[in-house]
Amino acid sequence: MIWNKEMETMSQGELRCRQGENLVKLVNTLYGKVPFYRRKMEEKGISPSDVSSIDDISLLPFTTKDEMREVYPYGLLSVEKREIVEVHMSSGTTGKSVVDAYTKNDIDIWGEVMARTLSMGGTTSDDIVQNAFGYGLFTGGFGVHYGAGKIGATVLPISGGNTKRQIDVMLDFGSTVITCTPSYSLYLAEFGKEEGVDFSKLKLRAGFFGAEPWSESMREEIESKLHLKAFDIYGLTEIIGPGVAAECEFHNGLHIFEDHFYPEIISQETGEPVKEGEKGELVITTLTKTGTPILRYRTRDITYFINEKCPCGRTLRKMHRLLGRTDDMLIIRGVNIFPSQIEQVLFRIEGVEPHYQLIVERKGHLDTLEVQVEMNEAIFSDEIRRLESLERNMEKELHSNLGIHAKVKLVEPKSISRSEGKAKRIIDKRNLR
Ligand code: DLL
Repeated sequence: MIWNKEMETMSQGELRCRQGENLVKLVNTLYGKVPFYRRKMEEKGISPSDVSSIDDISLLPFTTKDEMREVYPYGLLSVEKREIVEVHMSSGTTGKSVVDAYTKNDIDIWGEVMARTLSMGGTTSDDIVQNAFGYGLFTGGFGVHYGAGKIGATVLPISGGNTKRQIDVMLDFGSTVITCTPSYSLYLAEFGKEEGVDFSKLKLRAGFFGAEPWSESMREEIESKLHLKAFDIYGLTEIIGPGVAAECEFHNGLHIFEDHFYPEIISQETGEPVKEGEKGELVITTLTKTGTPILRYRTRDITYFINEKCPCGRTLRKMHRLLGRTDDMLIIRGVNIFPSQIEQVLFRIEGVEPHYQLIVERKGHLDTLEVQVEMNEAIFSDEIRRLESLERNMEKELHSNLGIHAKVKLVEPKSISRSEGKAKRIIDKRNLR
């Protein structure tokens, strides 16, 4: 179902025209009201009169996460503080957080793009949305809340965690839609199964998952364990939260809501646009936000544009599901590896569970990678010799798929800690001092 037919099926020509008009407005506002951007434009020798269409975007400066942290908390505000009605922040494990300050207009936009997102999986006012994304400074909970509210669905704002209660609520209220991180959805499935829940008998129909990397194989696991259709949803605090891009029912890339968020894909090294269809770093400009609008934000997320007509009828450009981040890319003895590639290999193997951790260490001058993956109950009781042979097989598979040698260690069922939010997949001991 298409929430906003006019905007989601507009011709690319018309869209580019609108994007251009909004970019011109944005650049004038930033130049006039945000000293941080005025200085950056002056450093590049640019003034608002140099920008007249969306193609001029490449003249403008980038914004990085570090810069956003430096001006914490209010340095990017482009309106009076009294116009801000809500603030969210990213958790950030190091340094200061990045801040998104929303005006009333921005909250409306957020509701709109999240209504589009949830409609892609067929959500209507008849649905009961169990929102297990965290409510708080994190954007997941409120983003889904505003979108579901706009559609008129019933929201259960249960937030993350308290897994027993999640299962009870799902049974008692007949939730038809679930929203959470993909790793938490698998934990819910596992927990529910132990409690004797038969998910095929529940009313769950669709799930919207995001906020962390996942893969096609993980989608299959989730769909078969929870008996629903799983949709990938993408977003980030710096831009708005969830609601930047989402999958339609064809599950072949995420439509970017480019009337609000203008996407570019650049080479991470040169900062220049990559060739059509090549992968690179996603850069986003907020075209319509008014609280803390951002120019050419370097997301560090890696993807590529899928330039094909989508059978769903939307004309909004699509990007491939994220391939990784420029900063979680592991470089093991010169080979670039994304955790998602390892995940793809592991999940094809019989007897292992979708819970794993990657441990990177440096021994002497050499990096080593250990993949710890949980075995299921069925093979746990097997002879040690059989388990060892399974480990060697997985090592062979990883070697032939990725070209690196990794040590695989099968660990006991349930020994890898579960997360209610984003899963921690990588333990990089090379950073320890
Ligand atoms: O995670 C916003 C969000 C909430 C998205 C709920 C989707 C659902 P941050 O905490 O600022 O915001 O983290 C943003 O998470 O740059 C990506 O690296 C990663 N990420 C978000 N969605 C996906 C996804 C929220 N679908 C960072 N696939 C982003 C892979 C994702 N990674």
